[in-house]
Amino acid sequence: MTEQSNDDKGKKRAVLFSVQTHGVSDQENESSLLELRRLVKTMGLEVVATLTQRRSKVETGTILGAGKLKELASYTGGKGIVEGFSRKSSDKGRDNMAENYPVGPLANNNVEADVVVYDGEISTKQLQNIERATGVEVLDRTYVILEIFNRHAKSRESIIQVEIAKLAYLAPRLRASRIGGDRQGGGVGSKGIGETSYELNKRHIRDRISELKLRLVGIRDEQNRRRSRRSENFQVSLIGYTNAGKSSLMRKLTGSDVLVEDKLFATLDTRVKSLQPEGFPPVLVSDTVGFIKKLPHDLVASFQSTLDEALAASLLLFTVDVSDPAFRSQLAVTQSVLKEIGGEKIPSRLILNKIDKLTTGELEEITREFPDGIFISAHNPKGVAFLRKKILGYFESNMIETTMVIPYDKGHLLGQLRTKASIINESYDETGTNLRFKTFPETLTWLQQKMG
Ligand SMILES: Nc1nc2c(ncn2[C@@H]2O[C@H](COP(=O)(O)OP(=O)(O)O)[C@@H](O)[C@H]2O)c(=O)[nH]1
Ligand SMILES: [Mg+2]
Repeated sequence: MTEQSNDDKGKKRAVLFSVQTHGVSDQENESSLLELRRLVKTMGLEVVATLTQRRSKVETGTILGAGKLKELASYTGGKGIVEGFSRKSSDKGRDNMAENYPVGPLANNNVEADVVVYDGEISTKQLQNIERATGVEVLDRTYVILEIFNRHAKSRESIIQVEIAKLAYLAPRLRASRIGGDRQGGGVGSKGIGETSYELNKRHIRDRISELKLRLVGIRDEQNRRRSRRSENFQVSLIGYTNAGKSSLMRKLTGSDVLVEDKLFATLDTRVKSLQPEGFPPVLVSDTVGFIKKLPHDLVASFQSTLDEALAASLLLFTVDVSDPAFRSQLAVTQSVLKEIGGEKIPSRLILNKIDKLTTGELEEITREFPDGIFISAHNPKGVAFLRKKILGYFESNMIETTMVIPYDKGHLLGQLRTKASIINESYDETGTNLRFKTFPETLTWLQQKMG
């Protein structure tokens, strides 16, 4: 698959590769690569090509067989061979099998990639060898996921959890990378690092991990504080598997389609934005990192802690891709993880997205199964408007509708009230401003006190 758009100019270019071993279906391999592709894009790289090798097993030293390794290197300008590396005789000859099995049409190789990304976990040895063969930085699935968690980590706890996972991942690979030094944070383990400093760094990492774990214990009560803040927050949080359409919905709901690009380098948090057009109350929408199918076990804790920002929301929007045959089990996993991190009491709504991909019959059937679900397509403005109404409706259901006359000598209250209520009707007579409005009980109490 080759593609290049204007948006991608100046981005690092990546080639993805996978090994499809026996027992892994074409569909599994493709959906895994598709997910990796999205993760890599989320990381800010442009994906220029994808290649898959079918073999009975992953090659011990180089993941790919010799032929496929050359093909990979043809994208990066590398030699495609690992000098001084001899393959085990038992591995020989295997890669002739379906050597050119592509996922999508193969590129014509006039693209120069800066990074190769393996859809799996790479050992230190494999990393070194593939770097030698391709001459570029080599990443694996775990690293990409860690990078994304890193960006999504917001609470102190999640930042620490992600750092622990990152250190644990990097420690054994310290000496391995000779090219991608910058990804190891502050140049740790970069080019030409010696044995002594390697040992030093290893100890350094161990100490740092212990320190971080201690800090984790100290900040658990932060969660409680966050939950108490929730009542003042008109915030909804989109959660669900990656690819469900959370970010699309977020963009459509908040009109941040254009803004996202503009603010890429701003320090502003791009994952929390206000619902547009603004209504009352002013609702914030937040996106979450999203569940990942092949989440490596070591990353579970850091994943869950990036989710705890969702716990600050007053309403959760469980989002599923209704056209994915696995959506029911994905929903169950999402709900049970949320329960584990203490979010089961937060009110929620189920959004069944991508109905445009269903037949009328399928849609009818699923509607019967989830009578309370919100069925929409993020690609359909009507659907998005419907969801917005549902969100505002949730907050409105806690509001009271009332009428009141604000005397002209209390006119200063009017301005304040406008920010705290949804005004339905407004008229004037000799007694003052006659208002019909909807607001929260607390605001009504506040107003009654001010009126004396
Ligand atoms: N057909 C269709 N595709 C959608 C819909 N919503 C999102 N998508 C596509 O699904 C893919 C994943 O969307 P994204 O918002 O990034 O999902 P996220 O991982 O949950 O944030 C993108 O290619 C979207 O264009 C929808 O309602 N219908
Ligand atoms: Mg997303």
